[in-house]
Amino acid sequence: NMPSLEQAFQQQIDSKCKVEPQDWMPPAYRQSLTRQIAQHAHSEYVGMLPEAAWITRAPTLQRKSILLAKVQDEAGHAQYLYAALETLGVGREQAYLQLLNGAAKYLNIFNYPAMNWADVGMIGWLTDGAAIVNQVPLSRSSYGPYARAMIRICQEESFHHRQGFDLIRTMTEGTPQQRQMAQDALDRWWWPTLMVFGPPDADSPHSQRSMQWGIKLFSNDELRQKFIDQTVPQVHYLGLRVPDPCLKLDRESGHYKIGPIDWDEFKRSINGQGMCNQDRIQARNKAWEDGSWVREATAAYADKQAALKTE
Ligand code: BYC
Repeated sequence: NMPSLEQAFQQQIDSKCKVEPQDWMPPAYRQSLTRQIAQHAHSEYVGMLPEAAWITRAPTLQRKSILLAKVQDEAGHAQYLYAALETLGVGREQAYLQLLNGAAKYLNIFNYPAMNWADVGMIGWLTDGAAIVNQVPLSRSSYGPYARAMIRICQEESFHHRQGFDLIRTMTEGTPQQRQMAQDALDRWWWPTLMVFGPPDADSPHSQRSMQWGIKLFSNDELRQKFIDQTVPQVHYLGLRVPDPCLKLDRESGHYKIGPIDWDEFKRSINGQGMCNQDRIQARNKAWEDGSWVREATAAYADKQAALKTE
């Protein structure tokens, strides 16, 4: 009995043999992967905006150069991911236009404003911390080009995470006002960061299939718990307070239990009604329009080179 194409594909996944662009794949696998990689690429690209707003206002030259390097890394991550998307037959421009017209999703967390310098630290410590917990397993994802892109991205994210922690540690060791700024920022970023991992498993329509296909290796709730268990001790070490009156350590399981997450807020922020959704899309549209002369010039140059070759 010959296995069907679907069965053979599942065997390939189960034996941890990577799927490569030229391999046969079920249309739904291609579709789900395309969706996730596109959202991931857009997240990196939109994710540059909240921190980029602070490059000119960084408190020291050293912090400024760190931030410049970090924001530039995020652009690079978007490029690796758009390149991975191209291996699935989706052009960069095609994917990007969906972001510009508001049809595509990107991570909820980038619809919050970075209002002061402590927020820049929170993005590094919490958002990049969450990104590492989520992306390290993705470097074992079943699709080769996606998994390989994750390896380099994770190395850079760990630098981002540490610089964020170091920024907040410096503030907590500063004046009482600086300590208070760090606490305020933690109060604002804690819950949206927990939402980064996606809806609870019971309300996550894509999880089951994505896990069966090895696109995702762990469920949303598993990764959220891992992040909480790893981050709460860091909050305590810094002498800060987690803004959750229900938080407690369950000695039996060794896991921290948290209070309820406001999933209505999550839905608003991913469906266009978050604090900064309009600003983010406008900023990206403006960059696209401002850069049109560069695209025209590079296309004209490429045409000229091609014409020279055929002469
Ligand atoms: N935000 O069935 P589910 C970075 C959507 S950037 C918005 O659980 P899935 C950084 C989900 O898309 C790193 N939407 O989905 C950059 C789906 O909607 P559709 C970015 C969310 O795919 C700059 C629906 O809810 N990392 O670190 O199985 C500066 C149902 O969800 C969110 C990634 O993108 C969310 N948080 O699981 C600093 C990670 N969560 O498509 C830092 C890659 C869910 O049905 N992505 N939705 O309309 C993943 O790992 C998975 O796609 C998710 C969601 C865990 C996010």
